[in-house]
Amino acid sequence: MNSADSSPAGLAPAHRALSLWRLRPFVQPYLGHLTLMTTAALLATLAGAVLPLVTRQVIDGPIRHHDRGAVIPLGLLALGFGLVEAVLVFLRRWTMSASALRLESDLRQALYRHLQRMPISFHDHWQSGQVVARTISDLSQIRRFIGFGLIFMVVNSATFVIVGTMLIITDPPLGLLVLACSAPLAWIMYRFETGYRSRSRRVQEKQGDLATLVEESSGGMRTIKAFGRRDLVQDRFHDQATRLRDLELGKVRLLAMIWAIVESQPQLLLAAIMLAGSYPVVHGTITLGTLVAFVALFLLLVWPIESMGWLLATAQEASTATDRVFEVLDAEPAIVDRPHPMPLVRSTGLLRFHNVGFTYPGAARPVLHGINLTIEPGETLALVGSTGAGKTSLAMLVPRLYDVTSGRITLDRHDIRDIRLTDLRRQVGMAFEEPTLFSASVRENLTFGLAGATDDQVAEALEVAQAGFVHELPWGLATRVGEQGLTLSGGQRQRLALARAVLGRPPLVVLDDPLSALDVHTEARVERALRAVLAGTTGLVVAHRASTVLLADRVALLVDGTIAAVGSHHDLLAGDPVYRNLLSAEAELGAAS
Ligand code: DCP
Ligand code: MG
Repeated sequence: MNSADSSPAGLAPAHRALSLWRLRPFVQPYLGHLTLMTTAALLATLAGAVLPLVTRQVIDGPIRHHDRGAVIPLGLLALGFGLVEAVLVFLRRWTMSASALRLESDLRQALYRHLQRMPISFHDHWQSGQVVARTISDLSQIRRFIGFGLIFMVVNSATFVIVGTMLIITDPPLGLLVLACSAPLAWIMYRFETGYRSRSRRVQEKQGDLATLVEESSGGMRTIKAFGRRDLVQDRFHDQATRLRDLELGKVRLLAMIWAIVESQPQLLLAAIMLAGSYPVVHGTITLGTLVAFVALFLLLVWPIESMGWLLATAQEASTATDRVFEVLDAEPAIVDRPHPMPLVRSTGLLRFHNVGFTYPGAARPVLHGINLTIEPGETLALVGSTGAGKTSLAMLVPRLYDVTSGRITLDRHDIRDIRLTDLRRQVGMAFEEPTLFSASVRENLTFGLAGATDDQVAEALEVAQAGFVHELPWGLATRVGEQGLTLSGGQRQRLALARAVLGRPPLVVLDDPLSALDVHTEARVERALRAVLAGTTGLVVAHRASTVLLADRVALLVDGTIAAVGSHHDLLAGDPVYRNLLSAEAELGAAS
């Protein structure tokens, strides 16, 4: 990830320009605005640069010849230019921030849209804090550069050229002296930014790490407290925060050095101008007005010189931020529609696994191999296997949360990779082992996959999941749950997730251990209601208990990532020792009742 750090120093500016160039498509819509703003800024600079010339006229004309009358038109001229400059500055400031903020928002939305398209494997791989840092702080840095840094780089460069030329015209030897002294400054800046690049990149990486740490610990707060390990996470955080501070301090040290050089440079140059300029005035080769104009012109260069280091730093940070943002944007969404995907309105529910194999990205060994299974329309298949056997992995292949790495899965005899992804996912109602509720109302959580669900459909789904408890919540279905709302128990959340999966009776229901958190009585009630739903749809139900298995028409036993046996619960119990072993305690209970 830090490959940019090792690039040879000389490549930095080229690389920076190249990274920033990639923002082109996002800048395009605001190009008109940016050009306008830059023009306004340039005109303001020009208007400002005229003032010293007027001053010269005043000193060498009316003042020298004691001609008071001539001061008035020149004074009015100066006032006019001053006003024009003020109006232009106002215009630029006013429109600049608006465009930059819009551009930032565009980029942020593009990034978020992209993140939504990325497969689960991408999110398995990326620390959430890094993603957060990139969508929030990196984008702000880019905005600061486009809205301010970029324009001033253009304006300051133009100021250098315009004012530099004017200096040389006003007094060639003095002008050349000033420009010659500016050359070392440019070189120092060049050296400085190569060092700054790697530091700012490391700071941004560290900020992402820190965000991950905060997020993880707030998510795992219960575990941390229960194990009394506050000191441990505190130490870990302290470590990281200190390292970030040190990195930032390193950055500041470099900045301080450069500021010292940059700040003292104009003063030294001014002293040099005074010394070198007084001779020709005394000897009458140039007028006093010329020297005053020269100094006034030179003063126009002070801000561009002083801001150069800071502007380059902004550019540097923006280019680093751009690299980081494009690292995300460049990641190809691996699970997408093929060209001309097949539409699918309503599947019959015939689901088949043909010699399916699956390896997690980056893993050495396949989790699943040689899976052959057929689930007929309307049939329910229970998937049984020991912990880590690959049940969840297999379930996630159906709505293409991951793609098979060998073989194929077909729905209605079509490879699911040929079906339009949104259509495929609309066919599948899924409940996960760890039910996720969003910070929204119960109703919004329920209708997450079917936004237009009717009240009857919601009531039916709640009935199936035996989730009548929602009516007892303070605001019923409108109660907010999730991270910012009411906290529900594990069993309550599981029932909501189940209701969400069966809402609208999708043709295919995939339930990953849907009843694990329920007490025996609730479980029995849910099972009764679930049986009615499963009768009409194709079901794949991961089960650990005999009672859940009994919901299914057939059972598949998953051992070490492959199907070891398929049959009815009773046949497997009688004929398969592994199966008997897995479900024996339950079976004994079942036999006793
Ligand atoms: N695995 C992985 N990467 C992931 C998820 C899982 O490498 N992102 C590994 C961990 C297990 C294997 O895959 O060794 C199977 O994991 P499953 O979650 O599919 O296992 P089960 O669902 O069968 O287990 P459990 O009954 O505990 O839910
Ligand atoms: Mg599992």
